[in-house]
Amino acid sequence: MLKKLNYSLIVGLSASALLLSACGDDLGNVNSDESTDSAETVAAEETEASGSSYSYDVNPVDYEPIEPHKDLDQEPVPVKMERIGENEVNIEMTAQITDIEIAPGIEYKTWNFNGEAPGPLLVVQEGDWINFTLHNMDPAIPHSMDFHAVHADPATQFADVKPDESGTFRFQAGSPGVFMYHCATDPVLSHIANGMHGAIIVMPKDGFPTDDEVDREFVVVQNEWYKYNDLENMMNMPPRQVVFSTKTLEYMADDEVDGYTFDGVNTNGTVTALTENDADTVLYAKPGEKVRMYINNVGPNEVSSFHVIGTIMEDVYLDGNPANHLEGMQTVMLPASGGAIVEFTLKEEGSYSFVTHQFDHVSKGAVGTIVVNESGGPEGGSMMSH
Ligand SMILES: [Cu+2]
Repeated sequence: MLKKLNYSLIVGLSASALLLSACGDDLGNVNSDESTDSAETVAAEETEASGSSYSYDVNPVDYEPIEPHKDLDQEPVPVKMERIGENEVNIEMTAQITDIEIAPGIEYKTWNFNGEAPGPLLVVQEGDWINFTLHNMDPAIPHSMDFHAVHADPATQFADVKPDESGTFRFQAGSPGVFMYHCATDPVLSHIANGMHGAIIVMPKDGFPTDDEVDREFVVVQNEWYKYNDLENMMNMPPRQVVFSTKTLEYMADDEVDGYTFDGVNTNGTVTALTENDADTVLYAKPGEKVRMYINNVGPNEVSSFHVIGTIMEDVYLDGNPANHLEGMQTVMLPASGGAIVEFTLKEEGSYSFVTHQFDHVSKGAVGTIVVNESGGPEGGSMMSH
C-alpha cells in the first residue's frame, strides 16, 4: 500500500543559476537585489568573469517563432486524469503553444503539454492500463507522446497527431518508476528542447521499503533551454539555461475512483522557481525530517549529477524502482531521461541547496533550496498539508 503523506507539494527543479552566478560561492543565499538584475547584465558579468570564449548570449530578441505561432499564446489547459477502474485510468493532455518566462525578462514561446514546461506530473499505479488521448492544439505542427513507462510499438502507439486533431492510445504501465515522457515527433530534439517533456511516476504495488520513514515528498525535474527553436544551436551549443521545476504530487490510490485534479503548486522550468527568492515555491522541511524526492532529468542533452549540499542520501532507488535500492550516495547520476527517488535527512536548521554537481550548469540556473526551520514552512506560518 502507498503511504499517504501529509505534504504533497511537489517541486520541479528550476533553479536560478543566472542569479547565483553573481554571488559565486553562496548558493543558498541569493539576495533579492540580485534578482532584479537583468539577465543580460548578469550573463555579461559571468562571461567576463570566467573569461569564457563562449558568448553566453541570452538576448531575448533572437526569438523567431514560426509564422503560425507568432500570435499564439494558448492558456494552459488542465490535464485530465480519471480512474475508471481498479487498474484503468483515462488521461487527456494537450499539445499547445504557450509563452513562459524562463529567466527574468526572457520569454520563450514553448511547445508544451498543457501549458506547462516541463508538462504536468502524471501519477499512476503499477499495472494500470492507461487510455491516453492527446489533443493537438498546435495549428501548424504534428505532435505525439512517448511514455517511457510503457511497452508499446512506437510507430503506432507513439504516432503523430495532426494539427487540430486528437489521437487516443492504450497501454499498460507495468513497471514502477520515475519515468520521462516527451513528444517524439521529428525532429525530436526540437520538440523536446522547446518544452515538450515531463515526468510520469508509476507507484509500486507494494510500496517502497522506506515508506514508513518518509516525512515529506517533493518532485523535482531538471531541463535545459537553448536558443529559441534553433536546431543547430540545440545540436551544437551548450544549454543557455539549466533549470529545476517542481510539480504537485497527488496519488491516485487504488481505492480512489474519483480521479483527481491538479490544484497544487506547480512551477515551470525557470531559473528562479526553487530559490529562496520565491517564498511560495521554495521547499521547506523541519529539522530531522526524512525527505523523499522524486527526480527526473528530461534533458534533452545533458546528464544530471544530482546532489544535495549538506547531507548524504541514505536511500536511493535508481529510476524509482524499489528493486534498484542503493544506500549512502553523495551524488546520483541521472542520464538524459533518467529518474530516481532519493531520500535524505536534514538534521539541522539551515538552507540546503540541491544542484547538479556539474557547476557550469549551476551557474546557468540548476539550483534549488530546501529551507529547514522549526515551522517547516515560511517563517511565521506553516505550510498547509493537503
Ligand atoms: Cu511535439
